[in-house]
Amino acid sequence: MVSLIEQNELNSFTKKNPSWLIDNKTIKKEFKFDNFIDAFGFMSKVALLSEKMDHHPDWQNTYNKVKINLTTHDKGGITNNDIKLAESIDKLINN
Ligand code: H2B
Repeated sequence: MVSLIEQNELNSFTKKNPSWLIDNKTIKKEFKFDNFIDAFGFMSKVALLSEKMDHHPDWQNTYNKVKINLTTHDKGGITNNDIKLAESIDKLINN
């Protein structure tokens, strides 16, 4: 069972991962690729990861850009599940 993240945990996450921004009750990041196929390939990987984690992104795709917002709907805000998913998504990009 997860609970909403403490402010100090959120601060240390954003310090470690400055590409993720806090926006209201979500953490968000925009990813940019060379083309639509690369963006969609990334989304496919994120989809498989999300399904495995049973934690799903709110996202928007326009051609080569993917905007991702992470929040825990069941809790009405940011939890460790969002942090874990964010870090796992970043690993997809760097590997
Ligand atoms: N994803 C996100 N982002 N927030 C949730 O609260 C959530 C989810 N809940 N994926 C999960 C699924 C829940 O609805 C199922 C029943 O486990």
